[in-house]
Amino acid sequence: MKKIEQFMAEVINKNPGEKEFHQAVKEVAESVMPVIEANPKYEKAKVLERMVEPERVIIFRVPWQDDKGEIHVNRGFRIQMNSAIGPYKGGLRLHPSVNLGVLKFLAFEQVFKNSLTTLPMGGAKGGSDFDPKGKSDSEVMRFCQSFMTELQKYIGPNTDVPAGDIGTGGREIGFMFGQYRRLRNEFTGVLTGKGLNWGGSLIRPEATGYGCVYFVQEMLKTKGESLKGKVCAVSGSGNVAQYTVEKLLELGAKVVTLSDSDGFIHDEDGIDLKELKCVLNIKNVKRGRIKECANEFKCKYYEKKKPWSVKCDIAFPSATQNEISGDDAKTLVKNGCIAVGEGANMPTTPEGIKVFQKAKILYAPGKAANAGGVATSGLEMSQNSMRLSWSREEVDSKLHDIMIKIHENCVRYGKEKSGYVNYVNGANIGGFVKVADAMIDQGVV
Ligand code: NDP
Ligand code: 2IT
Repeated sequence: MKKIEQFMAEVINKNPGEKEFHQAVKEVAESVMPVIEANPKYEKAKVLERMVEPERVIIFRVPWQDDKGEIHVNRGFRIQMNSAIGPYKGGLRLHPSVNLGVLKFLAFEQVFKNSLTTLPMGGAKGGSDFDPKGKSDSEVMRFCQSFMTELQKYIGPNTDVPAGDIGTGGREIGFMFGQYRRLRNEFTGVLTGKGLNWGGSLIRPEATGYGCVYFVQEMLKTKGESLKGKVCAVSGSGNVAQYTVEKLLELGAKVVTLSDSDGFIHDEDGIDLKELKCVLNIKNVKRGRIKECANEFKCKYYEKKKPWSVKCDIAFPSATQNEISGDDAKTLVKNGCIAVGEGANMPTTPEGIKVFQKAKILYAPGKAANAGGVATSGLEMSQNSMRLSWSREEVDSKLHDIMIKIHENCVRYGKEKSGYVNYVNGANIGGFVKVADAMIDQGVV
């Protein structure tokens, strides 16, 4: 049996049923196995075997009462994957699809992503199968307070610093921060994505989307191309999608789609700033559906469909994992797509990745392209430690520099003899080497 198959057989045997985790591990293992074989110190220290075993998994009960007084019980998680290069860091996902396998895949990816940012952050992820959709503000608050009542035992500004992800935005971070402060009687930077009046950083809300666009800009530069006039298909309509669109419009691209879990809108004329403002209002204030935007913009809406059949130059999957299948990837390539920037985590299936790489298009995996979010969380932590705050320009320029460095690192580790840059290998190897060396330096822990 080949080494990689044997390694995966063990991972699958030890973590049964966690298919997203298997998928994320396999992708990394395929990239780094040649590096491990060429460097016996990694093999001897069993670095990869240690990396796939979380340092700690916390699973807890989250009971809460709805507005009618009825009791609900959700399950809360925090996966503390690796702290070799810094305190655990990573978001909290609130979505009914959350389970152990999904959060382990996200925590595993986070280790490599955080390493790539150049900042000292370990990797973690957490969340709950709670669905914020259709809940009142009071219900969301009671859930967040109950969740934090247990989670606070395991986190802290020098231990583990959670943040937002799907279903966790400014409102939820506020409720969680309030409860942490109350229980611990301390005001610290224990969460990122905080409000500007209470320790948050300028540009953090924008950072994932802006960073993803900066990364794609760097990829296009390698081909002498720019974003000006490029037709872009964006999926999702949450935090990441919204600020991806804002930056794309600023740089002269044309955005023709947005989506949510019910369907997508197709605006052939391109979504403009006025329409984007309307999206922000419908999604962030009214907490409504993307379909409502189609009525406002008088554009097409496709129920229960994904946007990948729309002809575009660049795709920005910014909703969730495995949202681009092999067939979707084939359609994108056939329609002339030249680049993909993953705002979401692992949005392309392994079959889809093969299609993009075979076609030799510019394909940026999430752990590189969407690292601007957590990088700016790292900048929020620095500002909190210093008890001061940087200007918008200062944070944005640091974010931009970090994205350029991540791109350079991907090229350094991912450039093949033919000149083609395999950004998947680049990101996985670049992220791996730093964490692996730190683990070796620190002994068998
Ligand atoms: P939001 O909750 O703000 O928005 C999520 C968007 O994706 C919504 O439009 C949602 O639609 C859609 N979506 C979620 N789940 C599904 C699904 N199963 N099928 C179809 N559509 C879905 O989350 P974010 O924008 O923060 O996160 C989007 C992605 O980006 C995730 O993969 C996340 O892990 C990743 N990411 C986020 C970062 C951040 O800083 N926030 C940083 C790096 C990566 P609906 O409203 O119908 O649920
Ligand atoms: O997937 C991610 O990188 C995030 N959800 C952001 C994590 C963070 O700590 O800012």
